[in-house]
Amino acid sequence: MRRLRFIDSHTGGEPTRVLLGGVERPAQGVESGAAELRRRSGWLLEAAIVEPRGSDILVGAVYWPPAPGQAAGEVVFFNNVGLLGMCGHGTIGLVASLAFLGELGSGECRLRTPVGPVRAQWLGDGRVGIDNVVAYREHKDVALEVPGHGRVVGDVAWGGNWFYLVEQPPLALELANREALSELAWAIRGQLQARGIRGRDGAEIDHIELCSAAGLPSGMDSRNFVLCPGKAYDRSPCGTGTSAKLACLAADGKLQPGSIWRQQGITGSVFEASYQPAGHDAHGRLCIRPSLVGRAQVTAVGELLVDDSERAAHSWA
Ligand code: PYC
Repeated sequence: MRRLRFIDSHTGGEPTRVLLGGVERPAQGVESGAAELRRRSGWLLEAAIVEPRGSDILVGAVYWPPAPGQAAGEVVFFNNVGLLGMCGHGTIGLVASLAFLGELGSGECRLRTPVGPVRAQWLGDGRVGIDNVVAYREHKDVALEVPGHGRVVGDVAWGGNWFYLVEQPPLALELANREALSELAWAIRGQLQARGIRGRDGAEIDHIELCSAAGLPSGMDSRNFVLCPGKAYDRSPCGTGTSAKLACLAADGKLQPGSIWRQQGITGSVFEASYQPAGHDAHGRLCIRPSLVGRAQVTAVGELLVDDSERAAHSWA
């Protein structure tokens, strides 16, 4: 029987379960160790977050504290269908969890993720600031014919995961519409696949972000609805999705460096975001370094018990 120490939190309604032990660290580090982690421990990660121990909306994080002499810990985020690149709400949840456990020292937290280094800062009272990986827009105004919904136009952008972002979708961004919004986003994803539209280096665009400024409470700049790869919608404004949004705004000259962008998610929770320019990449794309502030609350600590005989029941390893 394996014992996995865990701590649960939610960031603006979106849950994170951090595994604090019991999962082998990839020998070559998280940047190139994803395949090894999936092969050796994928079944265990899956067992830790899907039913009956979790649910489809839970995002997991396996965290290894800094090795002796190192400043940065390592983290890999995952969901009900596999590993993620980065996760903004999950990083906020992780840092709030480490603060709760008294394992954060000065309050600054440096992390290595599979897609690059991230810095985070505990701000007190559940609030966490993050400097995310570099974000950029890859394609502008990609039009799709979506069966049952007609023409939609969106941008493809990287914010730590790949996003297709639609401004003014054909459905109102209201929580009451969440099932219809999920079906719309799923149909959009299907069209991206059918048309062979992908991110850089052939990466699958597996997050769909619908954005609108209609009917916002005062002080907000935008509301979004984000559908994640396993068909769960993000209850928070999605940290990597907000980063991708900033990359599009920056590329269009609609948001200046350092200006605050208040991104509301579909359940009403908010991330405050801004960016600093980070030059241009080899493809000539404007790159930015997004920063986010959000709030997380710890909800449980405990130990999961997983029997090795369950290995065969889990598939995505
Ligand atoms: O906050 O970046 C995020 C995120 C990705 C998937 C779910 N949440």
